[in-house]
Amino acid sequence: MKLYYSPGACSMASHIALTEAGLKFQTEKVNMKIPEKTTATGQSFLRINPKGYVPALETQTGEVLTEGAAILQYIADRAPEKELAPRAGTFERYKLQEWLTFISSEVHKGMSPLFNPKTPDAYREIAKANLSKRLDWLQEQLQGRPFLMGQTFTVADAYLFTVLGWSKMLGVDMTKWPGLMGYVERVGARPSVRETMKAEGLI
Ligand SMILES: N[C@@H](CCC(=O)N[C@@H](CS)C(=O)NCC(=O)O)C(=O)O
Repeated sequence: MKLYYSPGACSMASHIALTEAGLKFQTEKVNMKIPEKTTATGQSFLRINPKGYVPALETQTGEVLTEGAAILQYIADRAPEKELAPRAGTFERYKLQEWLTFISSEVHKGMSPLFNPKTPDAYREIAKANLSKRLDWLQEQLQGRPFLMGQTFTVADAYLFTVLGWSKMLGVDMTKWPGLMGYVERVGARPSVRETMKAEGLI
């Protein structure tokens, strides 16, 4: 399997999941700063994922899977004994999908306007206010539980950890959410997370 990634981007969640799963995999960095989006071996990333964004996972059979939420579940299902996702078809699996959808559409994409230097200040404030509401709710949900699904670390935690990690760069003051800061510290201390961050050159 090969993960196409950009350091610290949402693809890091898939990278953490692959490491947690203990699967054999390779990674290939994509240069997102140039319009051609060339990979480290000189391939055109647009030919791998015409949508032009990471993550993209090339499976063992050579098929390409895109969209983080799908990739994370694919990885979890390759190593069921690691319990990175509840078994498919169970209600708990839908709860995991509920989390993945929330993180993707409310938190990840809620942060997206803050990355764009062309976002007008007035809209930036609106985006920050919306994000604030989501973070308030998230903090409440994490009260008394170490991970999103309860006692067990899942791929949803790999995703939430990754996107919360962008807050400093985006000027979102996380001291308002001590519960979330504790969560980031807890997840960030996992050996798989440290190994992934080192591999991506972030620590
Ligand atoms: N819907 C996609 C969005 C992925 C995404 O936003 N990727 C960002 C990095 S976090 C990216 O590659 N952006 C570069 C671009 O769109 O040009 C998913 O959930 O996987």
